[in-house]
Amino acid sequence: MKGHPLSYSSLPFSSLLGSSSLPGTSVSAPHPLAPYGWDAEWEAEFAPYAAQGLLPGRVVRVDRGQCDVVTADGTVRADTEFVTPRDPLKVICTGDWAVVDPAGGDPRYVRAYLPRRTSFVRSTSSKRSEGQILAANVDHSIIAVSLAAELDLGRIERFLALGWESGGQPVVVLTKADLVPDAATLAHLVQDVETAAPGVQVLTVSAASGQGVDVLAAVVSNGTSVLLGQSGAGKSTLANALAGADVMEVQAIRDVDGKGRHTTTTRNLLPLPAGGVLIDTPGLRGVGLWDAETGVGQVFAEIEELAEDCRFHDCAHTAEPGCAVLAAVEDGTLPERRLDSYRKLIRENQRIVAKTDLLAPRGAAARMAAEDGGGARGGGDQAGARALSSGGSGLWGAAGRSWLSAQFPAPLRTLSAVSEFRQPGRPRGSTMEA
Ligand SMILES: Nc1nc2c(ncn2[C@@H]2O[C@H](COP(=O)(O)OP(=O)(O)OP(=O)(O)O)[C@@H](O)[C@H]2O)c(=O)[nH]1
Ligand SMILES: [Mg+2]
Ligand SMILES: [Zn+2]
Repeated sequence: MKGHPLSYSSLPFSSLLGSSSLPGTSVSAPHPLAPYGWDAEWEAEFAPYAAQGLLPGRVVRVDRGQCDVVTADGTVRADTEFVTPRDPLKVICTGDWAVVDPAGGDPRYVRAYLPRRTSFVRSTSSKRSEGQILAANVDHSIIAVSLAAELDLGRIERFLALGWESGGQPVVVLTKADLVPDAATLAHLVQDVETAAPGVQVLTVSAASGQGVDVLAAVVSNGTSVLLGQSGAGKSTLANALAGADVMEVQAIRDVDGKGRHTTTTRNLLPLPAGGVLIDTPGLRGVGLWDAETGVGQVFAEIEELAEDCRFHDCAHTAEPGCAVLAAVEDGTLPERRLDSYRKLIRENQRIVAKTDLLAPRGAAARMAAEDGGGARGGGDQAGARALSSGGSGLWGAAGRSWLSAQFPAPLRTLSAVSEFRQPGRPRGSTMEA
């Protein structure tokens, strides 16, 4: 990352409270954080902190126990100690709206972050079945898939399930289209991906030739988008094309095996010149589902629709008489691969949900905080407690929440949430993904 195209170092904090908070003003200058997605709703949620003289800012990068937060006063380097609880889903993340100390303190701390509207979460590839948040407050999950390698539709479906579950709109971008010069071949590949992605836009782009970049630019010009995919897929190259500047480092893939070199090691948020905000992320080797039942259902929407015509309400579509899904496979309207993939992801999701439910006593604090806005930093101020909640959609399924409500009366839940946040020992170091 070579610095930000936009900087507000010359703007005083007072301008932040300016136009939109003054009653009766009709002509208003754009808010200095508007290019980063700041809106009236964020402003309203931030009001209790503004009253304490704290600054709002968007997290553009998190690394080594600190983060870069873009505020109306420019980019601030702040310590993340208070927003790095044990629960990895609640650790502050690129895309969060942070509550930062005013100038003067050394170090300056992030005191809290505003409740997330959406969050892209996967389970880590390790066996610990922990969730990991990859980006906060995203409107579009851009799944970047290289056309230079063989397409893995199952992998795309897995990304899409998490994309839907995040609460944003997923989009598939097939990169390096210049490497598939034959138009008919390209059309076939797109068609294959489209069958795996109902309700999802599938774009082909080439950063090398510029083909399709304008269409993607239009998609990302609204709200916040996160670029996700394997190392070497061309995410940073696209980020640079969209940003109109070489802000992200790019490296050739390895000759030996054609794999990427994990060039990007932190998640970086960039404001785009044509509007919109983009988060470039490190390449992912794998993405495990994370309580993504709804997301899986959306990826396989046509199967769920067919299932409504099965004779039995709880049909497993294996050998049941009157199964509409098997009939569709039989007559060729539903590819068998889709059904196999659907079953596989449903099973995987059930496994991860079962595992995390077993871990419930430890995970309970996380759930309750997500549920009732609990969680607090040491000082115990109420606004801080509220803001530490990360109750965005997609973190926990409805089943998890009702389990929790049944186990704990509300006051106890709040207490446990507080102790969860007081745990010492935060992970430090690079956020390079596995
Ligand atoms: N032919 C061709 N090569 C491309 C295109 N886009 C990217 N590349 C190449 O692909 C390689 C990897 O690109 P990156 O942008 O670094 O990939 P990345 O997805 O950011 O990789 P990580 O940061 O490791 O996750 C580089 O050599 C790029 O030049 C394209 O449109 N066409
Ligand atoms: Mg990169
Ligand atoms: Zn059936």
